[in-house]
Amino acid sequence: MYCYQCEETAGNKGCTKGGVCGKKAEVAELQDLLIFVLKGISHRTTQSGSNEVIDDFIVESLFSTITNANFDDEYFTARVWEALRLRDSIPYEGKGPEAADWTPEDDDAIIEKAKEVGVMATENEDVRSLRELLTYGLKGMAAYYSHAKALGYVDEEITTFIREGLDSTLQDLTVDRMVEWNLRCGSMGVKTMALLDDANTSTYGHPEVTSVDIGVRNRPGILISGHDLKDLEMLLQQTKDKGVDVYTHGEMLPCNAYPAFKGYDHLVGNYGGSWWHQKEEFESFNGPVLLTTNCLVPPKDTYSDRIFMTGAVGFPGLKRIEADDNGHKDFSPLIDMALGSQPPQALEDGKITIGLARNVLAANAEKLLEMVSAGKIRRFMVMAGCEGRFKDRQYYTDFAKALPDDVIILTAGCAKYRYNKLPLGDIEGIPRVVDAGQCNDCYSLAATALALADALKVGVNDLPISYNIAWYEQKAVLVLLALLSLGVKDITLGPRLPAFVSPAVLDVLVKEFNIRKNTDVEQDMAILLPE
Ligand code: SF4
Ligand code: SF3
Repeated sequence: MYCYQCEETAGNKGCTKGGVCGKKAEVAELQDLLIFVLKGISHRTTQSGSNEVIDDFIVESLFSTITNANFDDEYFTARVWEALRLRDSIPYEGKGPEAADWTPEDDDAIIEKAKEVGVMATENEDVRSLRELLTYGLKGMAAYYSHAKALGYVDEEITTFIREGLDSTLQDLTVDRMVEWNLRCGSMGVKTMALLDDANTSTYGHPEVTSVDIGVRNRPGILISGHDLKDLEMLLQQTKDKGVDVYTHGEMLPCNAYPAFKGYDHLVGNYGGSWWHQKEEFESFNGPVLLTTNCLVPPKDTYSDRIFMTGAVGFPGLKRIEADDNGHKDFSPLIDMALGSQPPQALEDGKITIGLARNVLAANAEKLLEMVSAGKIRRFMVMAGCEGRFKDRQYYTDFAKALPDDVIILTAGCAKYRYNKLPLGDIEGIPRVVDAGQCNDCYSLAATALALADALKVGVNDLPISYNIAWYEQKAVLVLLALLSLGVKDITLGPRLPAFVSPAVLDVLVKEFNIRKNTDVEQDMAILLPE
């Protein structure tokens, strides 16, 4: 195996003997093979067109390969066979790239091939770098698209782009063309995030400023983690009046701010922190846990029987809730288990303020601009992105603490857990941590920045906004490409730069966009907070 798609990759080079995330070599290789066949499918559709079944299959397959989503070798073996069947159902003439017509005889042939088609199969490191950058961006796009589709929001332009993008990685393109594909991926990423934003806000209302309880109550609970709002909706409907409370975990925290979910009294708050704390937090929660998407940490035996997976999530031996043909999921096994469970053990108490997404920010735009002109707000610091388990992420807590009182943090994604419980206060009622939601809601921040630039008639880089972004998995890759496609420059990225970005590709990113790696708080503060 060779996997370097996430920020925690071994030695900041690549995981070769199993993943730091817990992904086994066999699973990593099967994921590579699945991507290989998806490229073959995509190539064939450039001749014969696609359909909803093919597009859905590609989207869900890409989603299942993002970091910490699916660790199940049987899932991926079955998925590869299904991919081959679908591919071969697409009429195709001529001799194309191997991915378009390679055919195995049995599972052994699949396992053999899976070892050959990984990222290192592309020898030139710059070509490899640009192909993988695009592939990871497309994985992020697939994740966002899948959530939008779950709510009935679709756009053929996006699925066509995903297929064409995958096919482009089979072609011998110039570096310029590959860079162009990546920037186009960013633009389509903006479109995909806008679609998801529309899906979420049209279905559940615009998030409202909300104070969320982080303590516990005395009834048994169900904990829901991941990013899927539709799953939460179904869970809340089915648990109503059942004597069970529902708590959000990790990236589900922002759901507490949607009007449609606030209507459920038994959605009682958020339990715990970001994804990598789950070994302790799932243990002490005592009740069943529903994992709707990434990030799953391979569970400990002491609580694995309480974990239920759904959607793209997979792990051998865990219980799974499948949707029926109408998309309905029956969560009664969780409810039954919860009724026999102890209430959650308290981890902390207090409240955190969330729900400052684009609608709230738009309503306060005039006030914010006035506060900027009056010098009450010196600058906005975008600290959105992902959380991670390595100690050096303490940097983000230290950076947030060191920011002067007249700087507002704009955040989205689980990166916020490094500072969202600090007593950072507010500036005339505007919380100093403006939490726009999940990583899926980064669109809120981009849309707000564009609206402010428009109102002030300045370029997006002339706004009093600096970017100190933390990344981990492939949705963050798409968000980064999206920001670049919007022309945002001077982004500070950390804690490490992606291992899949080769020195020459980094050079392009530095020259064109002035991307830089974070260093230490003092030095970065001087750069990001100009006098
Ligand atoms: Fe390693 Fe990250 Fe790949 Fe897991 S997802 S195998 S940690 S690079
Ligand atoms: Fe987090 Fe996994 Fe990326 Fe959604 S839950 S931001 S890492």
